[in-house]
Amino acid sequence: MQTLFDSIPVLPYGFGYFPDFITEQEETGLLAVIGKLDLHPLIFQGFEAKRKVESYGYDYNFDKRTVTKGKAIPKGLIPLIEKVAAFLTIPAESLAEVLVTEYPVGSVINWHRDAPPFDMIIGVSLLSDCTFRFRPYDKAKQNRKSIISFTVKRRSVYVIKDEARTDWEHSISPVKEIRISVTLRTLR
Ligand SMILES: O=C(O)CCC(=O)C(=O)O
Repeated sequence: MQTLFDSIPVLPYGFGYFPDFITEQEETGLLAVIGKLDLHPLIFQGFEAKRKVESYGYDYNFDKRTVTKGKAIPKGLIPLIEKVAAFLTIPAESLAEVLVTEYPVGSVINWHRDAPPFDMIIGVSLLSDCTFRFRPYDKAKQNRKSIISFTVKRRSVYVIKDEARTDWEHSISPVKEIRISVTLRTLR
């Protein structure tokens, strides 16, 4: 017999999810700040993805696989960084890379593990919910049943570390409404 318990996804060790991390007022303020940023289409391995991005603090070059000092972090994002740092009890300066992403309707982020120079990944979701998915990184363990799919709500924060970072890939299914995310990463 299928019980309610069976429908609760068992998430990878090292993944933390916290709904209502920011208030509606904070979300409105962040969207105003992000609305003034100069996001550009992501070019990945020569192809233009639908989503628009800009990174601050550090820049990861997908072709050279290197990380270099990047643009200054916009002042308007500092309160969010400080809030995340206080929540995780880590220094705000350790959240060295800030990536702002805008997902137009229908856009995705494909299966990936984040780039090796980064360690902990923290994602704050704005404007709409999305379907977030994990699957094992090991191809031999990948099958339809090994995909864990669940909703990440707007105004929530998630943290990816430990096994969720090393042994699992993540992706986001096509978004139904425009979604904005602020991804914060620590350096190894
Ligand atoms: O938008 C998100 O929450 C996911 C971002 C992500 O996985 C990435 O930029 O590597």
